[in-house]
Amino acid sequence: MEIKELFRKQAQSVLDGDAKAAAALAGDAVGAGVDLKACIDEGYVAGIHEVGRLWEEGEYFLPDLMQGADAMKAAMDVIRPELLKTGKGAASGPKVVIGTIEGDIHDIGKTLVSTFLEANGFSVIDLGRDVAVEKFADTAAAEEAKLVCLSALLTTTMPGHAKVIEILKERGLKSMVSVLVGGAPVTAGFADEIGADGFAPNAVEAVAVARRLTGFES
Ligand code: B1M
Repeated sequence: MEIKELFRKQAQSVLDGDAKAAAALAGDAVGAGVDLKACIDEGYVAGIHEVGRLWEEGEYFLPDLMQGADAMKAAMDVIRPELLKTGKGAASGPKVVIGTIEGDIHDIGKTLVSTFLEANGFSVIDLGRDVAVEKFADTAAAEEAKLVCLSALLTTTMPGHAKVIEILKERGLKSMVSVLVGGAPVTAGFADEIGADGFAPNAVEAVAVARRLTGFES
């Protein structure tokens, strides 16, 4: 199958909410040695963005959004172990605590960032989604993490990022740990405004910023 056709089918599987097809196409890509980052960006992410657009336009409803997300996750379940295998080896780098902020159950982008960090040698503690703001500080302190990574997909949950930074400051932890923020509505300006140490618009750049903030070169 031609590469563009593969990407198109991957995007379509997410649009159709067809988890079986999404996983099978991910398996095809792995088997054919196709660049998996390209599959994510040009295939599956393109599909989920289109799902979001159709939902915004009232053509798709919440169940369509959920099925699209399930298809995306099914593909990621196939791709994730491969990315980790082809990554930079054992995760022996700085400890990173990551999660989606309280009130927010979107976790596809966060999980991509988490996977890319792990594949690049960081020791990732993934707290999941809808994570209480205090838990980031608790875990960072208990694990002596070097970096806290916060993801938000809703404008209403973005203020949670600022809360985590406040809590880290209150507990005297801010000088020991850097904070990296991201997620679709988050911008570099917002990151500056709340005193975050870094912002990244996608998973690949998140790795570059994490390296800069921790001084880690894998
Ligand atoms: Co929701 N949703 N959703 N949703 N959803 C959005 C975010 C929305 C923009 C859709 C829209 O209106 N067009 C809208 C938010 C509007 C706003 O806040 N202004 C929205 C809404 C409103 C909602 C609900 C409120 C709907 C409802 O119930 N009425 C509800 C919220 C529930 C809650 O959280 N409390 C809801 C629910 C859901 C589903 C559960 C159905 C599902 C999520 C499933 C899941 O994640 N497990 C879902 C989905 C799938 C979406 C869209 C369509 C896609 C999100 C996604 O996965 N993108 C989304 C529309 C859109 O974004 N176009 C939408 C793909 C992913 C790879 O990208 O997450 O942006 P993203 O991550 C990127 C970068 O942002 C970055 O790197 C990633 C990879 O490159 N990044 C970081 C992310 N985190 C980072 C952290 C970093 C650095 C970079 O450093 C730490």
